[in-house]
Amino acid sequence: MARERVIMHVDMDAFFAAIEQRDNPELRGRPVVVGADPKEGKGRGVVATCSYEARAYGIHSAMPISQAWRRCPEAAYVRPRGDVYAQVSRQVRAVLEEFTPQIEPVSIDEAFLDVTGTPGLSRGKRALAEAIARRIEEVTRLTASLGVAPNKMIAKIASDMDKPRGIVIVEPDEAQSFLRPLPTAKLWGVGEKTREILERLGIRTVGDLADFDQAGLVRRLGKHGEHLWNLARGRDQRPVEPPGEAKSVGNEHTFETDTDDLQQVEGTLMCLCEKVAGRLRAAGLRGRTVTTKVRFEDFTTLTRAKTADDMLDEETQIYAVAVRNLRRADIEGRKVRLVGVSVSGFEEGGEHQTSLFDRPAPGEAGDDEKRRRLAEAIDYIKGRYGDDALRRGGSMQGKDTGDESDG
Ligand code: TTP
Ligand code: MG
Repeated sequence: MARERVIMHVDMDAFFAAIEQRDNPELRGRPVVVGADPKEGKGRGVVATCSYEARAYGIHSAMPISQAWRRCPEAAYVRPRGDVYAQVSRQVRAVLEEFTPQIEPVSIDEAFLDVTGTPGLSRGKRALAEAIARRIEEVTRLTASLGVAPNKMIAKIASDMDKPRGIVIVEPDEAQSFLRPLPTAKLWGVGEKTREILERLGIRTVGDLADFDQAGLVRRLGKHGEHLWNLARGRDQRPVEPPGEAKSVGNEHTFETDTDDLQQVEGTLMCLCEKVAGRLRAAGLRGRTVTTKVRFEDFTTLTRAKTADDMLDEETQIYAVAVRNLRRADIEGRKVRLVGVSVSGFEEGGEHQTSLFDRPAPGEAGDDEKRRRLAEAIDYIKGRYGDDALRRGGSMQGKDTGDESDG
């Protein structure tokens, strides 16, 4: 049997709002809303996040700022300070690195850690989680919540169970009892649409899903059904992937106003493919997998991936796959907020070597040299397009992910 993995998910509490409260004592203990200017209720834009005091009024991330104002005009409304948050995010990252190099950052305030076999584990999972939370607080004067579990999905659900300052540990033999009572929407890959399909089948909880006949589920939901059934049984083998391991080059666009105009969405997708192709070529990269991402007005996000037979670096090739993905995403009649495309599955080794990975002529670049060139290319992309330009392949996975490859 494979060794039990110990996966941790670390997520900072009310991240932007907690930083504002830390830096301005007048805001402590008060409802604080970070986001757009409310303009006395006439403001446009949304809430980025809010303090736990503000959550008591029903305010939450992505809510229109005007609505937040109606719920709690007396809250402190603060504009975001992105550079400060990014700096704190780096500090948190550095703390996590004291414990393990196996870190997969997921967003500005959360990361997965694979702490299997790390020395810190010798005193137990809780002791290690507490040590990490304590160090984060020492260094940043901010609190975090942690989930510890045998896989990423359960760790992520666990970190959210007892916020703020929560440490929730799910032992492997508790995974089933932990998951079973949860609503299916807690599973990765269950967005609103899938949730409705499941509900029509009488499946409300993760336990209902785990008990459902697997073949029946596959008939109705295809490969996605099989995937969900496995998740419901607590099976999630995805590794913690430190950046630099699974890379992709991607671009996305948020529409000024949400749109249900298919032509506009596809036209934008074409422009994005041109950008991505340009960047791939600039970096001498070619990839096989094209992922298309769509976010709807309600913020549910869908990704569709397809692996092509050939290595791609041209816009027309990439677009051909990307638009097929889009059509599979079944967006008709829904308002789209954001569309994105990324290419991953870069060639390494094998017969398809070119450019960066070219086998060097005798006496030329060796493995180290190749790695250095790749790093340079990545730096170049980052320098030119920002850190977001290069993201791990997995970071494009949103809710309702329906990845498949049939290339
Ligand atoms: P979250 O971890 O989702 O939220 P949070 O840290 O504010 O609160 P919680 O204690 O529940 O974890 O997101 C991290 C930060 O990302 C958040 O502080 C602000 C930003 N953010 C947005 O700007 N817009 C959004 O829609 C969300 C969800 C987050
Ligand atoms: Mg958080």
